[in-house]
Amino acid sequence: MPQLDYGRSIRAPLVRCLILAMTAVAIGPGTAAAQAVVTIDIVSDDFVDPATGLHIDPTIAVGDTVHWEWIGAFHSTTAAAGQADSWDSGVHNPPFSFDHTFLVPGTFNYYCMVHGFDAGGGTVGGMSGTIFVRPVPEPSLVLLAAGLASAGVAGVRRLARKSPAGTCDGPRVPGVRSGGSDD
Ligand SMILES: [Cu+2]
Repeated sequence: MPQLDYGRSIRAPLVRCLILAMTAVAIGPGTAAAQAVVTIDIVSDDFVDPATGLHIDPTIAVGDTVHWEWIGAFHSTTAAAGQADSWDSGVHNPPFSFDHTFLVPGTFNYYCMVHGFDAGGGTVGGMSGTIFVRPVPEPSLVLLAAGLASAGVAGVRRLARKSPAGTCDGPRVPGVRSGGSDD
């Protein structure tokens, strides 16, 4: 009497659906990282994370935006002179906010014109902070996505050959027969 492999007949279509879904994610829109907005609260003499109230020097990606929100009065966010990026909000009181989108990778120091100072050569003192901007390796991301996609398609082809049973409602990959054939 032949043994029925229930494990495979149940699992294989599920695995196939998962791979199809992952492939769709890998090759779908939004391959490059979405632009993020990081908020920094400007409080009494410090630049802080709104969630923790503690000083924050965030690391962001090129294309991301830092949003400074004035909680305390008489502050500015002002980039140190001599860096590859530059911004200056001027001195303001709440309610006020200032956004800067970072398009250049690098390490950028900034200070408050009232409670900090530009110490020269891109350095700062007093009430100050740092934004770390890492480059977005677009070509590598695209190559990675392409690699994942082809690996996914190969896996789907293998699975399709091994287990004809089962279908799924996930996205179809062009050229891959996903429903119950014996190719
Ligand atoms: Cu200040």
